[in-house]
Amino acid sequence: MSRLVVVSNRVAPIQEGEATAGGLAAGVLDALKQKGGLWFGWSGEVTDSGEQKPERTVGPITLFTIDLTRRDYDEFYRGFANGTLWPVLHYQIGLGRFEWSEFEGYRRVNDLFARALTPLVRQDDLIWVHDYHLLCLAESLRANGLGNRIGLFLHTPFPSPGVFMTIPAHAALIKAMCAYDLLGFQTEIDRIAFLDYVVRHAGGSVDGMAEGAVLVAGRVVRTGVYPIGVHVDEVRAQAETPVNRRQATRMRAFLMDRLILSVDRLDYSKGLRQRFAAFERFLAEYPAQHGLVTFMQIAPPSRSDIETYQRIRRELEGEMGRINGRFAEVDWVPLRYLNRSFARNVLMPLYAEAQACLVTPLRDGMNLVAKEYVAAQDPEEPGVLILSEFAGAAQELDAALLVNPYDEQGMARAMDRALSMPVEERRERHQAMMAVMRRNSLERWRDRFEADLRGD
Ligand code: ADQ
Repeated sequence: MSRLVVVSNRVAPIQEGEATAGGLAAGVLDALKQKGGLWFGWSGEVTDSGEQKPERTVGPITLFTIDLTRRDYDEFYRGFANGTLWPVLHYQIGLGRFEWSEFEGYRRVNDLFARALTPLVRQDDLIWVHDYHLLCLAESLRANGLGNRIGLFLHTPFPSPGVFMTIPAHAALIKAMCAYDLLGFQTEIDRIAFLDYVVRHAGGSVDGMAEGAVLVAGRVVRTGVYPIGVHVDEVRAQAETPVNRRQATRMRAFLMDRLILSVDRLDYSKGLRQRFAAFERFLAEYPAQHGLVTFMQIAPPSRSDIETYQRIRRELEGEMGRINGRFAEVDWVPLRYLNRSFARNVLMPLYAEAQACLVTPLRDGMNLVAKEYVAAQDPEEPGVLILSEFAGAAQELDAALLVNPYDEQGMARAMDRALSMPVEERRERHQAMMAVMRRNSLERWRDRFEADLRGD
């Protein structure tokens, strides 16, 4: 069977015997651990020369990483990938900026990845590329003469064409994406948005093509939907482990009767500002809940050298102070905001302790926190997931309390409803979500993408 070559912007700093992380890293590691293979990406280091690091092997996995130069980092990572693509892919066009020089930097780093990867690739290797940092990689690899099967899985949303076209380099990006053999999306909404662009604006045709395929510039590009999942049983086991559980119970003892929890990277796409406003609305409209409820927001800073991320951090700190100042009592602080990350053996039992979890991104490719929260619950006494209808996860978890993250009042109502929901209804909703999550597991995500790329 052909070898798997995984390419992602970052290669997780894995060690032998280490517990798996969440999301992309867990999915990729699973795929590689089973059959062995190669994982290629940026080392996470910025150096003068942008050198290739010596290869490392961890079990059956060989890791190859390269450093980036300061200029590459600024133009590719901070600039086009996270300053332009990320906001637009999340429908936040007002927050996007665009510089042609940064787009050229993005292409240059995609070329650099391709140059370093090409000599490592064998003829029948399957190349599985991840995410928005590497939309142009297949085109660069093909320019180096590689004829391998190359697939891309996009972890973020793909927006409707009108939104995507606000990026001045949109046509070049789509042309580059069409050099892949298989494009995987989190939801049908994303896949259709991509096809809509290709058919309307890039001369693509789906007439007479197999399902999901499009003919564009003489090449057949296949598209598919592969919702990423979580290891359901592993999450529950972590939530239940007595030592983990004791720690969470101790944390709970400091809080009030009822805990509403949110866990995110500190990112404007996650809707934190709107969520804080909704909690304030909840406190204003449901005074009977005063003194009984704590809302805990866990949000470690990410991409903190980008201005929009610094701004959201400042805003949230200000809002927390203001809301607590307005409602707190000497023996009750309604909002707790923890600006750091927690290990999974702390997070999973904390999920299990929370009566409700607020997951309200303005847009999200999937959102694994939503799925982890559901998986961590005690099936007899489950908490309630309040989920944004604009998270990819809402396409599967429609038994959650779905909310519009721009509707403060609707979110406040959902919080009240979650805290007073009868146990029968909570169980019913939980069972329905667990059934979907068991079907769409992380294993299935990985196996289906790999099989489709291989052409099984
Ligand atoms: P992210 O935007 O990073 O990922 P998400 O899917 O919510 O978002 O979280 C990924 C992982 O990070 C989860 O396993 C979660 O437990 C962990 N995590 C988040 N906040 C944490 C915290 N405060 N402390 C510790 N761990 C934390 C991108 C896309 C998503 C998509 C994933 C996977 O933006 O839409 O679901 O990739 O495809």
